Amino acid sequence: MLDTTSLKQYLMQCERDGKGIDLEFIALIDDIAGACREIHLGVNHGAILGVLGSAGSENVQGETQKKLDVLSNDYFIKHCQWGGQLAGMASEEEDDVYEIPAKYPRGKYLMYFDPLDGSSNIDVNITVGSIFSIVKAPEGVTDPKLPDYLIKGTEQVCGGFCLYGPSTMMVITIGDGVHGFTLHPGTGEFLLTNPNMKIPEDTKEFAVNMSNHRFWEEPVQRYVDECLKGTSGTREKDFNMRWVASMVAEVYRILTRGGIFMYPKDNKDPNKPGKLRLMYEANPMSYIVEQAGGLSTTGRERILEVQPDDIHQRVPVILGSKNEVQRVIDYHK
Ligand code: AHM
Ligand code: MG
Repeated sequence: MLDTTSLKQYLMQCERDGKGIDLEFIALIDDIAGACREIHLGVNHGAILGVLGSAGSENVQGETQKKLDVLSNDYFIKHCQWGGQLAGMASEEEDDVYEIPAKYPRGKYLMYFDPLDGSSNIDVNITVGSIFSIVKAPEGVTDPKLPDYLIKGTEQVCGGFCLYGPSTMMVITIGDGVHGFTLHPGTGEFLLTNPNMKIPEDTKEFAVNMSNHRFWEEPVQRYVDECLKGTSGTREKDFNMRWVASMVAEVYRILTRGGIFMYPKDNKDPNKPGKLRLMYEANPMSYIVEQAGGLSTTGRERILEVQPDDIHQRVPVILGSKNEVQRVIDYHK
C-alpha cells in the first residue's frame, strides 16, 4: 500500500518534531511546489502549448535562453515573491539578485534557484529539472544586496530539486535525510514515495562528458582512464557510463542506484573554473548527496565549504558514491 504522506504533511511533522523548520518555511516550500507544478505542465504539454524553442535572448552567462527557461523563471518568481517568507531571490536567469516588490511583505529566507536545469534537453524531450537552495538571510537584513547572498552551502536550511521525467518528482533535504515525493498527476499533490534515499558507497557507473577529456586535469583523466580499462586495468572491474546532460537526472539516478557524476575543472576556457554554478546547482545538490551518505567535492575542497564571491560563480563538481568520490579526492592530493 502506497504511503500517502504528502510533502506538506511530511514538513508539518518535521516542524512538530522540532527538526529546525518553521511554518514560514513550510509555506515557502508549498509555493515552490506550486511553481514546479506549473513548470511540469509546461514541460509536459511542450509543443502543444508552443513553449519549445529559443526565447531569442541570452542570460548573464551568455547562454541562449529557451522559452521554457524564461517561463519557469517567471513561475518561480510569481509563486514565491508574494508570501512574505523571502527577503530576496537569486536565479540563474536573472543577471542581478531579485528584489521582492515593495507591495509584498519580506521574510527571513533567501532562495537561490535554477528554474529549468538541463534546458538544452527540452527540445529533444529528455528529462529536465528545477533546483533550489534556501538559507536564512543575515540577521536583521530585510533588503538584501549582493554581499548578503554570499553564504556558504553549509548554512543551507534546505536543498531540493524537482525532476520532470517520466514522472515528476520533488526531492528535498532539510538536514534530516533525503526524501522523494512523486507528483500525483490527478490531485497535484507531491506524495512521499521514496523516503530516506541512500547512495550506495560503491559503484560501477560514472557520468561525465567524455568529449572534454583532453581539457581535464590529470587526476580526473587518471580516474576515468582507469574506469575505461575495466577488468584489464588496476580497478579490476568493468564500469558502465551514462551522460544525460541534465544534472537533476544524473543526481536522481545516483540517489537511486549509486554512481559518480563529474563536471570537473577543465582548461577549455581559463575564465571558467567549471561549468556548474555554486549557489543554485552545486550547493543544493551537494547538500542532498551528503545527506544521502555520498560525498561532493571540487576535487580539492568540500563544495559546501566553498566561500562564494558571486551568485553566478562556477565550480568544478564531483559527487556521488562515497568510495569513488574519495578516490578522486585522493588522486588530487
Ligand atoms: P544549464 O543550467 O545551462 O542547463 O547547464 C547545466 C547542465 C547540467 O544539468 C548538466 O550536467 C550540464 O549542463 C551538461 O553540460 P554539457 O552539455 O556540457 O554536457
Ligand atoms: Mg542550470
